[in-house]
Amino acid sequence: MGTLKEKFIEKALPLSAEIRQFVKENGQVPLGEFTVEDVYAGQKGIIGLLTETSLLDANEGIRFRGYSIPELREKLPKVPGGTEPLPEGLFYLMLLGEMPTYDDVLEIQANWGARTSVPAHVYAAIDALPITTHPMTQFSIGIMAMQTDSKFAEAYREGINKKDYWDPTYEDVCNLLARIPHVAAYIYRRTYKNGEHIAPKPELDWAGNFAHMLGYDQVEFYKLMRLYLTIHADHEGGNVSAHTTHLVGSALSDPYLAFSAAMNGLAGPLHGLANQEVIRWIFEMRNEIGNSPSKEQIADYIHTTLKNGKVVPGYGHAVLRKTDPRFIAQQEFAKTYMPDDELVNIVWNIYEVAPPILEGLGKIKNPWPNVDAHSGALLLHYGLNEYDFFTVLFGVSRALGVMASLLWDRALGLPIERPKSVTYEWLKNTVEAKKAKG
Ligand code: CMX
Repeated sequence: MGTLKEKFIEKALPLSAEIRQFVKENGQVPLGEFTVEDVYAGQKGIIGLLTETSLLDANEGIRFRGYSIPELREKLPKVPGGTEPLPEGLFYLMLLGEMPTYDDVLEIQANWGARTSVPAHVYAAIDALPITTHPMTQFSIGIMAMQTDSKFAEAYREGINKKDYWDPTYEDVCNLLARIPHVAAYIYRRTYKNGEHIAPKPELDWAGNFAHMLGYDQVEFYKLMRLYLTIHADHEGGNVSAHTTHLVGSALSDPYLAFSAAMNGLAGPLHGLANQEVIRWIFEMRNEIGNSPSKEQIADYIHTTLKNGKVVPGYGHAVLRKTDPRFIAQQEFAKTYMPDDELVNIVWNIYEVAPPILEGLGKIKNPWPNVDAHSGALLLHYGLNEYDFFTVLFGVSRALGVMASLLWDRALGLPIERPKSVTYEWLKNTVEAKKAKG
């Protein structure tokens, strides 16, 4: 077998043909009936997207190509003597549906390692922004600035045949994945560390090098980054960042355009920004109550938050109906490395107190914590306390999943996305017509 690129297209070409035949033969099989309520419910539960990289079960959580989070932690390759999975290996798994060997991961590291040179104008574009610009805005703009280098945009302009779209997309995806940790680290050091940038260590793995460029060289922090960048990578196709990548990419916008758009969605407080909001909310609570709030005081603060018409960040989910296994994975990490950390213990106390209160409201479909409820406390333990930056870390990880998916979109030749919308008038007329028919 050849390189990852050759393996990908060897898999993708026959599958693309097989799927076309499947749809030809089964296209008319009904998948279910939807209701008027569904039109107002953000399309939840409506099957209308294809995403191969991961699949979510509401009660069990996410599986990446069939592997749960605990299985990923056990089975994905690790650095020699390491304890946490290497996210490059997860990219291989999501792309090919096969568990990589350590050599496969080394091949990706070498390939991405040769693609890390970020054009100087990207940093100039970021530097042109006020230092107070939110890191996610800087990140989105940095990704957009890299678009000048898009191989797909160039090939399209030169008239590439549609059957070859996947090829320059592959090049863009690898360049983007190789470069975003550098852009993210640049934003962090620029915004919070007086622009004192740290040269990469190419001999390190993708996550380890990212941790190093951020300025956190503790071995445990490397481990945390490997875990963090693995568990945030993908959550099937309908979440805002994954769906945005697919939607924007469906117009044949190149990977940079699609991923930058996705990051604008991730920057919303109901999606990825929740990880910063969790810490902001805990800090506000501590300011009001004191550094070590009791469970009763936490409960009171949750009631006040709800009374003020605000959400409790880190709790609830659009599709999950149990504690997020990504929360559990982080809790396990914390139990191993920082069981006595004060902030971590507040997070665990909130986990005890919040679900029954939220459930008591009678309207929340999932009172359990999601991935964002825990992540910030882990980062703070190692001194990364600039919580406005947290969503950028989420974004670096999310790139792995959504870029693997975008490659499949191109390889399968999926068409432009254009769901049907209706007006309220149309809904009323349709309901009346149905009632009149009895
Ligand atoms: N605190 C207070 N109210 C909440 C709530 C929370 N954590 N979660 C849901 N609700 C409310 C909703 O706002 C909604 O209220 P209204 O009927 O008054 O509008 C009601 O409960 C029903 O909502 P739902 O169907 O259970 O949840 P949705 O699918 O509409 O929303 C989500 C899902 C995640 C946006 C929501 O649970 C939320 O706002 N959580 C807090 C923000 C958060 O943690 N987001 C991160 C999600 C994970 C990620 O993408 O990173």
